[in-house]
Amino acid sequence: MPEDSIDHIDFDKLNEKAVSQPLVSHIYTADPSAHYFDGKIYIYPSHDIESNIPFDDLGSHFAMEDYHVISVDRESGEATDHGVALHVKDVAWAEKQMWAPDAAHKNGKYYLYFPAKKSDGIFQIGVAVSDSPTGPFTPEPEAIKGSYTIDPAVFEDEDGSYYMYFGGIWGGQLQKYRNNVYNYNNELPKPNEPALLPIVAKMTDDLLEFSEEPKEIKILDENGELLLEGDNDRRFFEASWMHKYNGKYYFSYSTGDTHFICYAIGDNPYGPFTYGGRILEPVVGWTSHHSICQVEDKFYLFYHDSSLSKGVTHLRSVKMVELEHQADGHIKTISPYSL
Ligand code: FUB
Repeated sequence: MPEDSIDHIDFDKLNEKAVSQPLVSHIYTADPSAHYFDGKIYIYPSHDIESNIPFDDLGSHFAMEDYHVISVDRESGEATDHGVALHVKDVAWAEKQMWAPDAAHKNGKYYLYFPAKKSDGIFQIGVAVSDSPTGPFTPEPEAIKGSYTIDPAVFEDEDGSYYMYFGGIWGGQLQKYRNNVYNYNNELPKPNEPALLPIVAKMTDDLLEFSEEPKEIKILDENGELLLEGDNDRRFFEASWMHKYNGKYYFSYSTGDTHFICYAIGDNPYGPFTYGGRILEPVVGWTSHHSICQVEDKFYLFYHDSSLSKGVTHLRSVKMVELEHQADGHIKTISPYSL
């Protein structure tokens, strides 16, 4: 694969073409975390590969080994793959399964956050640093102290504070934790009990560590009650993301086994958040994972599906579409195959 493999995005026809147009088609990409850094859109996706590992509910067949960064030029519509930005063999603490990453930018440095399994089979989250948004990134020697499970999403608030949201059930191992402590015997709550919640921690000024004990964020229903474990259409599964619109905090996530991307609205980065509705209806493939990126006065939804691989669930492709906040603050639901 050439380092500068290029596809073209037509921004004027984005919502017509998104049905069929992956951002890049020479490799499989998924779990897109998009950011607008220095006038360019950068996407930090998982890099899906065929591993021939048998399918299971823990996602062992998602056996990714490295990350590529994709940039999209707003003017030309060129989507460029910048090659390998970080490989698992260069991460001292990690053994396998480089799952959904995210990135942050501060004071001229770029930070790539990523989950991976250690040799004991337990996920942690690490960080790698670069002078360039496209890497290569140099990993810290240890995983972030106090981090666990998967799907980090790092949000920069307007006051310059950064927060990491993370967590994922089933293969993401969140059900093994209570109050940040791992116990193999812990399992999911019963269907009539409150669902497990995503986790947040504020970052230190150097963005390399947590500055506080991670805490749960509450997702409430219309009556102010925590969503229940049996409410599979609305409860948190994985794929945390945070964006801000009109002074409100929008926490969005995947419902996993019901395949929706949903959101909940709050007044500060810690919540509580009240369930607001669906952003994205199910896509081709089991997983759904997204990000929301503001580019000047527009918001874009980045997501993935398995159309290009004809439905192979661990061979996904990143797509983008314009996202609309309605006058009442709710997000217009996107049906990915009838945009
Ligand atoms: O890509 C591996 C995993 O699949 C991610 O971490 C989840 O969010 C799901 O998309």
